[in-house]
Amino acid sequence: MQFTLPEMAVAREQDLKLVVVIWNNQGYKEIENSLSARGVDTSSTRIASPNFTAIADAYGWDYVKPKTPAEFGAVLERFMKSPELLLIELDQQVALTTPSGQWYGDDQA
Ligand SMILES: Cc1ncc(C[n+]2csc(CCOP(=O)(O)OP(=O)(O)O)c2C)c(N)n1
Repeated sequence: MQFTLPEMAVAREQDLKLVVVIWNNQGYKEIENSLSARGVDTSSTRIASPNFTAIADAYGWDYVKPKTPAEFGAVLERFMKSPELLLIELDQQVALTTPSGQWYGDDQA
């Protein structure tokens, strides 16, 4: 998300209607999986989340953090009926029972 802040500003300037979903896994998971598959230290890939509410507010977007998959679905349906600039933060634990990197059994990233 933090690589995308300029686009948030442009979307507001251009009065676009967009939904962006943050899949919050508390880190750079793709890179962590790739490093750990090669036995490299992964501590640099675990980052603290910023306050996404404040980020949305700063760029004039609405923000919502669903607590269940059903709530996530309802938020998306609401967006389809009434598009706006909407940032959705979805905690990985809300949507997944199996962590990234273990979706295919003995998979390596
Ligand atoms: C502007 C920019 N800086 C650095 C990178 C290198 N990069 C590729 S993937 C990645 C981590 C992505 O983490 P995240 O967006 O949280 O997705 P995840 O893998 O956790 O699903 C980084 C830093 C990039 N693609 N673009």
